[in-house]
Amino acid sequence: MFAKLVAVSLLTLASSQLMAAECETTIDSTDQMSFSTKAMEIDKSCKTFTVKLTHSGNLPKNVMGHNWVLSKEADMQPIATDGLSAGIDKNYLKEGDARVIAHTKVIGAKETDSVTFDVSKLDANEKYGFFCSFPGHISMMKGTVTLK
Ligand SMILES: [Cu+2]
Repeated sequence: MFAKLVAVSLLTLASSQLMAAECETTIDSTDQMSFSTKAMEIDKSCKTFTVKLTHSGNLPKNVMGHNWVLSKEADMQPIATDGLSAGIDKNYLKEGDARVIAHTKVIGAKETDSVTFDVSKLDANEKYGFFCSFPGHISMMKGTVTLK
């Protein structure tokens, strides 16, 4: 009787977790200039979405700093180029850059930062991507963002 009850409640728990959209994700960054993913999916039923950025390497942020920046795919390289001269204190992003939809700050080894944005800002007919705007990193540190 007890075992049956446990089994039923575990099943209920499992199915409710399947139904609820995951509205947050954690992305790790490394000393090898990489993100732990190249493709992110955002569920349209999420009101907001949170990205938590971690850095599992050992290098400080002035040497191997990383941030996570979300924009339209076409804006990624121009944002990174314009951010070069902004410097690390401005997270290598031009101040007030309206093309940036969301971004974390630049972090170094063992640091974390997170950002939450409105999913309603994203248009299902548009292509989005994420990247790191630390100088030179966008060539390796970028990926796609898909609304599903
Ligand atoms: Cu980086």
